[in-house]
Amino acid sequence: MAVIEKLAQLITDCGFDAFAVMPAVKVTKMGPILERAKAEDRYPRFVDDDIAKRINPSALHQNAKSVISLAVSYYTGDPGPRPPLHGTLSRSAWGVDYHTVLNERMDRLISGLKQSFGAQECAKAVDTSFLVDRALAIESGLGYPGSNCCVYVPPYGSWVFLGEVLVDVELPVTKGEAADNWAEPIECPACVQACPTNALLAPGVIRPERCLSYLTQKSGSFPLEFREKLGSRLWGCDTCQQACAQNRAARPSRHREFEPIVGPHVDLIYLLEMDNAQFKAQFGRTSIAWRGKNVLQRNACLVLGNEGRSEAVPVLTRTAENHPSPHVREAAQWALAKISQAD
Ligand code: B12
Repeated sequence: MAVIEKLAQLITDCGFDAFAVMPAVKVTKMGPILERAKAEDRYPRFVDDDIAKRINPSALHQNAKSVISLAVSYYTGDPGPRPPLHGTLSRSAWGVDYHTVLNERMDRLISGLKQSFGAQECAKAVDTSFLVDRALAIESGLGYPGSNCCVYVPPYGSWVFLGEVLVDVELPVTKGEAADNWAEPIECPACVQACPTNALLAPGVIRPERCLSYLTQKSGSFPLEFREKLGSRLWGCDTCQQACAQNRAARPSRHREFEPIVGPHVDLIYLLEMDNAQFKAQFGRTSIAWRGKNVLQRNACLVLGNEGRSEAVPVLTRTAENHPSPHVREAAQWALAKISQAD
């Protein structure tokens, strides 16, 4: 069997849906995009400030010769209608934490690379490393960027998690069908128009601090300006991906791990009454858990305020009076005021 076929087999067996291989060189085209984002005060908050490091695979693995860019799809069906007094989770948070799932699969892949491809030292990254996962996915040809900034990997649309394994042997360069498309203009405005907070300034240009995904994850007070725009979103936001015509024919995911274990809709009254142990039992395996209970309870209050139903008043009153976090108490007060206006 040719090396590339053997590699493809290993990667599929380890549970990945698509891959591309590139030499472990700097991703030159992302640099100017990140510099511009910084100059325009659009650089994301949760990430490393050192741009040169973020686009250089060797900064993660000094002896890396190849980068295997990987995708796993998580499109596990439609959420269905939201029941009253429930909040919506973005699709990426429905199932088992994707960091856990991808890390385990990458560990298996690394064992196979050591056993059968002569690799001695490998590194892996998914989301939390300083590397820009999307940049490696695009440069390797695994996928292409959409107007919503997400990377699309045919036939799965943008509903894919990305990761990469850095290997100290030269593997055959394998471009996906969307190889090297940084020069393509991004034009479709559907997601730009659909974004409730105008976080998408233009196709391919995002202001992360206005993105509801960011706002639902950040701690502290939720900015007043965006509270009504939050609507029924409890965590994350899929609006820009749902608005995209290219996602309509996305192939469903084969990975049971990403089927809902807490979502797609969460009972907000139950959430507000939860103690830490219940929160851990309910959300501990998901990618939401890292943020803790308070942020989710703050969001729950805002969603209940936006819904305006009087059944939420008793739990919001208790929360406004007794919750240990000032940000959750304040969000509950805001919600009570909204509900009394709606009456
Ligand atoms: C910080 C971060 C966020 C921030 C900022 C998002 C952002 N767009 O930068 C917030 C909290 C808002 C966020 C939200 C989400 N995130 Co996030 N996030 C990250 C993280 C940690 C770093 C992202 C980063 O460095 N951005 C830097 C900027 C410059 O990147 P960008 O704007 O997205 O880049 C695109 C555009 O600039 C565009 N572009 C600009 N100019 C030009 C010019 C040309 C010619 C071309 C062709 C393209 C182009 O192309 C770039 C690549 O797509 C990565 C993991 C990682 N370590 O890389 C995950 C990651 C990007 N997130 C991910 C996910 C799933 C999400 C959400 C869908 C979650 C949700 N449902 O709520 C949303 C999507 C929001 C969106 N539309 O981007 C996935 C994306 C998978 C994919 N298929 O693209 C990643 C890769 C995690 C992972 N490993 O799977 N995220």
